[in-house]
Amino acid sequence: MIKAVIFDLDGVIVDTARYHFLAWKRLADELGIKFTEEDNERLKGVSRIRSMEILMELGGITLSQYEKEKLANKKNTWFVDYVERMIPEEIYSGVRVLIEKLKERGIHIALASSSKNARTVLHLLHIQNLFEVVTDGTMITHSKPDPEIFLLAAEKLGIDPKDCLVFEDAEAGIEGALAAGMLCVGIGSQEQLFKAHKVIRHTGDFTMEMLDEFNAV
Ligand code: B16
Ligand code: MG
Repeated sequence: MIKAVIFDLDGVIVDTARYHFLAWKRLADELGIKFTEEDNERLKGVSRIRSMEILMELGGITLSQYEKEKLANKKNTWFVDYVERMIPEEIYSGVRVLIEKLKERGIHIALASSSKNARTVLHLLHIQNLFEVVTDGTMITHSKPDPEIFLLAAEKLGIDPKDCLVFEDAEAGIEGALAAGMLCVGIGSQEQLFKAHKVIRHTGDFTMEMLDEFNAV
């Protein structure tokens, strides 16, 4: 029985995944590393420093810890610049209505984002109040695909992980949700997110009939 829904942020609630890509692409260009949207799939959901390491792997370069952190911080400055220009209308269509419908059914709502910027994004979009519990990259030791953030969200809600349904756009996030023993809806392409229990194109496409189907199994 689904008692809680845990939402990822970037790529599920709002298109900040696009801004992460643009900032990484800008850094890759500066470093002379070829970096495509397909490459970017590997960076989704994982921590900032792990993303930097993946970029280095793609470019076949090695850097000192200091250099690595310096470049990751540079990327973050650009990301924050993009995010600060965001407006509340950038929240994906149907998301607010979906959360309201879930709440009407007595379902608890949490956020589980790997991003250390998650609270800033929620604040800028004026959507902090949609979530009963917010867990983010500042509260965990191991980033997705580790289940830590999902287990923390469930613990804070006081709900058994098996009664939680996660919405995720990243392969790493889906793996984390499954490792936490939760059900998972993938947001994006079936081909990419086939490990999820169900895949839909947009968060707002989720219906209460789909919720009933999860409860029926
Ligand atoms: P930051 P999510 C993740 O957020 C992003 O998908 C991922 O691309 C990013 O590297 C990670 O947050 C860390 O973000 O650099 O802002 O701390 O999808 O889990 O909401
Ligand atoms: Mg995401």
